[in-house]
Amino acid sequence: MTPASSVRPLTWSELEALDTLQTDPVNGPTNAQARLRLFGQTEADVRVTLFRDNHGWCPYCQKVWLWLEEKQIPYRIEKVTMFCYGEKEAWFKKKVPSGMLPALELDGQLMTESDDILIALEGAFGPLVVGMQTSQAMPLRQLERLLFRAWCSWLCQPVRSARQEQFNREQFVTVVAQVEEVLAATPGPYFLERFSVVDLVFTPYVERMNASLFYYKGYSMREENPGFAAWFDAMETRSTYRGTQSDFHTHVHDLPPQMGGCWENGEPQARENQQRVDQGPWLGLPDVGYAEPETSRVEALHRVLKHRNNIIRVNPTADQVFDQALRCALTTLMTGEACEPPQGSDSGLRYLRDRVNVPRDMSIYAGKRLRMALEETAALVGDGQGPAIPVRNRYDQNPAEFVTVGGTDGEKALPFGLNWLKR
Ligand SMILES: N[C@@H](CCC(=O)N[C@@H](CS)C(=O)NCC(=O)O)C(=O)O
Repeated sequence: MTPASSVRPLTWSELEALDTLQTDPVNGPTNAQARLRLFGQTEADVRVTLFRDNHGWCPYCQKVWLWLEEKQIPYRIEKVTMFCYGEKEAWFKKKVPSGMLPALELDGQLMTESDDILIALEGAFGPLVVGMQTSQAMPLRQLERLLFRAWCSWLCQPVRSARQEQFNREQFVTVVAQVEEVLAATPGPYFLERFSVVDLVFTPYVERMNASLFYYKGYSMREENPGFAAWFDAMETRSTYRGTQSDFHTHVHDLPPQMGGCWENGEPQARENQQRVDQGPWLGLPDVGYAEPETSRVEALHRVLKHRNNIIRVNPTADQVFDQALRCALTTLMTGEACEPPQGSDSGLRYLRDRVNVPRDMSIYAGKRLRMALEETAALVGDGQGPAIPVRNRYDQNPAEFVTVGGTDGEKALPFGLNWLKR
């Protein structure tokens, strides 16, 4: 094998030649980049506009987003800034003075509150297997809220004693056992006999519970509970879910400012998991169970190429140095060969590693592959880390810092970080 120091980083045009990914954000599979979804219909058929957050962090938005995707309702997407990463757009505050997301317009009529939105959508387009207000859905919706509250009590409140920590844990595990019983009572993996809106009601927070408890508490919800394991596996057979699914790294760092803090218990298992989520290896984490698609590397390349100028501009490392370092990482991503980047680029490479955001920037395996290539490349020249990821806010992710671009998917907010460090 050629030593890393003599591997030449591919040029941008050589990398472009390797980008063979074909995408159709409007009519193809569920994806976080689209601004319009048609499912083979025409723009004249669009009756719905979904206002959701730029980064795909808002759990209530994910529920509505999944519903529209499952029902294949043509819709537009307007992306709005969350308070925790930037300033709310004035045009949105005019529409929704509280600034809360999601919001939705149906035939020009504005509504908020995700459950009310789903009920209104059911009125217009029919239920997703069962209605939100039916006797089948109602008790399960209440159970989801019970689980949510037990999770918040355990994760988002500082404790004064080990006893309190243990109590909160037991309380959560007790509700999980109740949910496991419900899952075990149906013939398939879903909450009802068939996949339904009830699964969407559980999806956003169960995904966030799985990530946050693994990282902050050393508790692996997906691995320790057979009902949840089967449910996650079943959800991951759906391209709709795959398109909205996030990874552990993204969630554990997007939750603290949204939830007002996430409290770790300091247990050895939690420490080990934190190391793994932050530094890798990322393959094999229980944030995803389906096999890696063949396109994961080329997807990562495609997304970086699309935004490369901004990625370089916002990185704390000098542009010329980072340009070469990034090409080294992409060379490794695509060829498997280690490629030594310039000295001093390690912290910049890790800065980017820490700001890959799933699914905003790319899907879960592409994100893992990119993080791996960045880490492997950085490790060739040093152990410098990027600036710590903030926990009180994520202004380092403020989309207002980025130029607006057009393009076929009309993607506006550019991903991968910030530019205040360089100013
Ligand atoms: N009950 C509301 C809750 C919505 C909610 O809490 N939205 C949060 C985001 S998850 C929000 O918009 N917060 C303002 C912000 O973060 O900008 C619903 O179900 O829609």
